[in-house]
Amino acid sequence: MAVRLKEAGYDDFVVLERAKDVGGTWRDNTYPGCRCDVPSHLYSFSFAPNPDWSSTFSPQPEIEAYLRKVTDGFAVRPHIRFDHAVQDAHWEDGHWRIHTNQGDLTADLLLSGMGPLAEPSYPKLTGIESFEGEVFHSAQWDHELDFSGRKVAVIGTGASAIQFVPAIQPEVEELHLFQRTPPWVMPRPDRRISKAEKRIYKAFPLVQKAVRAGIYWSRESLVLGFAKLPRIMKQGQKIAERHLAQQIRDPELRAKLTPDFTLGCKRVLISDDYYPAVAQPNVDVVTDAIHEVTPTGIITEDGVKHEVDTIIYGTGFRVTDLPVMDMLTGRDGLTLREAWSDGMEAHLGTAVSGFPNFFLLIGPNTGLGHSSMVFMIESQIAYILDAIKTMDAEGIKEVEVRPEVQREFVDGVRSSMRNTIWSRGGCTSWYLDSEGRNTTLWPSFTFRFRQLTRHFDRGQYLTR
Ligand code: N01
Repeated sequence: MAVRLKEAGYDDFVVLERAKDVGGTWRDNTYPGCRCDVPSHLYSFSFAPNPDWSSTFSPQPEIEAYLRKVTDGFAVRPHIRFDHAVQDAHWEDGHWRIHTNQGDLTADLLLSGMGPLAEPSYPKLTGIESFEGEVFHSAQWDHELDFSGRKVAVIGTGASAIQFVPAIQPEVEELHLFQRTPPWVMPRPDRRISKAEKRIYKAFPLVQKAVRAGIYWSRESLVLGFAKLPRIMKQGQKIAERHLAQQIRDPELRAKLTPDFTLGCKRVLISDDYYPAVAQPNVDVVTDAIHEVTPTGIITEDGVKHEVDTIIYGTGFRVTDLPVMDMLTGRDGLTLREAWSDGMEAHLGTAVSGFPNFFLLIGPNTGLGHSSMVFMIESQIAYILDAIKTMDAEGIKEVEVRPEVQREFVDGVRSSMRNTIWSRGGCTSWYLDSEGRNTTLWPSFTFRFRQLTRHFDRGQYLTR
């Protein structure tokens, strides 16, 4: 957003960042084995192609370095105020009054780039405060810890856990993997990108563009299975079933690891080393629910005590209960939490009725299970920029999406959602809120979202 604002000639903006550097999720998630599960040539900005990606699915340090490079290459760092945590912001007299831990600001427009996968989710485990060992979340990895000789409990088997479990399994003495729901795991078609390929990408950027387009369209075809004809997911599921059968020979363990929902209902995971790691003799897959934590271990509902000295939460993030909901107050004293009492919603996942001059990046129903979030983010950036340009060109001071426009959009999203694998696949997931509404994912093709966000339609907004 900052790069695009600058390019469009806007200079009077600041980016408030609570951390000490850029990178977001790719700065915070430093657990061993962390890498992207979307191909890097697509998981990068269209305006900053990187011919140097080392492999199809790049590791976290490379993505973080890329984000730093983009920040410096486009000279937006001077706009960023690091160590500035927003505490609250409210709309008052035609402005946003923003309160941070380092003082107050006033702004004409407020854009939120507070990602939905930013606040770690900690399960409420009885007795956890009495635990005498080490405890941390995958997004707050303890790099000081020496795993050798350790008896480790890992709670959760989502996208993060399946990446760090194979990385730590050879080091630890025992690994107790507390699995509530087994995920579907597909093979990971990763490979190193050769020097020759990199040279070609550098010399002929159009080739890299073509590769990116190829990845985009092959991913886009998956929308048919996820959102349009969910029954075809059963075909894809056969690949995952074969992967499991090939990698896990022990029928008892295979049964434990076999999901009971249709592929795609939860995020599809890719890994070639997760199952082999889980099959090692120092790993115990625990499927009984956790009853309580004691000073030296975890007792499951079947009464078994698992002695451990380290607990790692691979329990994901607070996606549908975002802290930003309590931070923002729009017109008439309405907080975002109040506005979203029937679930998170925004017109085009970007503008919220009752919140003038406020736009969200990765707002409600803009997430993806099949492709690159960067594509969605860039669509929203274009839309917001067009809104700002329209306001400037027409001398508009305030824009606020009309409630009926938002209603129509959200009704459309909810109706499209009914036939998707996320609603029909027989699972619960972080895509759904506490009432079972899917307020996180975009239920259609991403090019459709791009079309809808191409232009800011001022007729859809109340203007002053
Ligand atoms: O979190 P998750 P994550 N007791 O929410 C379990 C992105 N990501 O950090 O399935 C016991 O997926 C929970 O069990 P269940 C990606 O979008 C991307 O792994 O709810 N278990 C589940 O197994 C991803 O989807 C990359 O029954 C409990 C796990 O914890 C998102 O981040 C890499 C529990 C949580 O899984 C989140 O992934 C990594 C409890 N009380 C992450 N509470 C890329 O490569 C939760 N669980 C791009």
